[in-house]
Amino acid sequence: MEFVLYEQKGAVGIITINREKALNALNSQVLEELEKTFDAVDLDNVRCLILTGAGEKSFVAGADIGEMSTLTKKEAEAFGKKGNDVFRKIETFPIPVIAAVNGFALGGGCEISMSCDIRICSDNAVFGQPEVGLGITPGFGGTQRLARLVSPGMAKQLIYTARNIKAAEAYRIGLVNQVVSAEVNEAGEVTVSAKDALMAAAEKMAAGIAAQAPIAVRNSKKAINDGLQVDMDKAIVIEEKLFGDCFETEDQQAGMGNFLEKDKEKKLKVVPFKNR
Ligand code: DAK
Repeated sequence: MEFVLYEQKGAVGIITINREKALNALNSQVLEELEKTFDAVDLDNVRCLILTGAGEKSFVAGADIGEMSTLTKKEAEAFGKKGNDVFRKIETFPIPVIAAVNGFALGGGCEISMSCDIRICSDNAVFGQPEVGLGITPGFGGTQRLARLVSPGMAKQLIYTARNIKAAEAYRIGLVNQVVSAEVNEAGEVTVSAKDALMAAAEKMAAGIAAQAPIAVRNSKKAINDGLQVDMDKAIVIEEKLFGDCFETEDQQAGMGNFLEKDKEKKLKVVPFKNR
């Protein structure tokens, strides 16, 4: 693929949007390649994904403004659908997806990060929904996901003012879970770049998720996602079913067995998902 890279490290898959010259802006080809990459993930063996952008400067600087500028209403709708289909695929992907946000996450970049389960960012990250300044509304779910993730009032302020915010503010309002800085030695020299430190933190988090029981992790994701769409009475029923679904599995028996046998390591065997 030209614009998307995929690498598997043990049970963790890393997807990199690789269009650095355009700050990894999302054009139709990037969206198509992303969709194909997600479709090809080996779900029997991969337990967590990381989504990032190539380079140090930008995660994704938005949808491709050049490509969008000449769209007709009909083409814009088709472009919007393509994006929304990919973003929904990420959001409902069976395993967790961590966005490792290295630099700009603007417009569609902020939106794709919000389709992921968890966001961590480097301290040079910049988030924003600048669309109203371009004469459009956010179109890849930004009005919906930002309001749900932070608060309706904060989402409205950010969207109406088209103001960009830095990593520290994104952390303060709960848009990101963690901010990672470059490592510096006593002489003030950078020993680990912010991007490398970010990827190390993302891989550590992903490995921590991958070490848990995979059915339980998948079911937890589904319970949270599906439960948030309905009222509490219905949400609790969703949880009950997914909780019940964990029983009689090798994961549940090994997980509880380890505790009862006082196995301090409590390690679950790495068994391909299809065999569990
Ligand atoms: N699209 C296309 N190219 C982009 C780009 C973008 N979003 N962002 C940056 N680039 C390109 C620049 O044109 C430049 O290309 P060359 O001139 O070198 O060929 C290269 O990346 C480097 O950018 P700059 O020279 O501008 O770099 P700076 O460091 O000076 O500035 C910046 C970095 C991120 C502040 C700046 O590039 C910038 O403001 N970029 C645009 C950010 C933005 O407004 N993003 C939001 C786009 S709106 C829809 C669904 C969704 C959407 C729309 C419709 N439908 C339902 C139909 C989504 C909309 C958006 O995402």
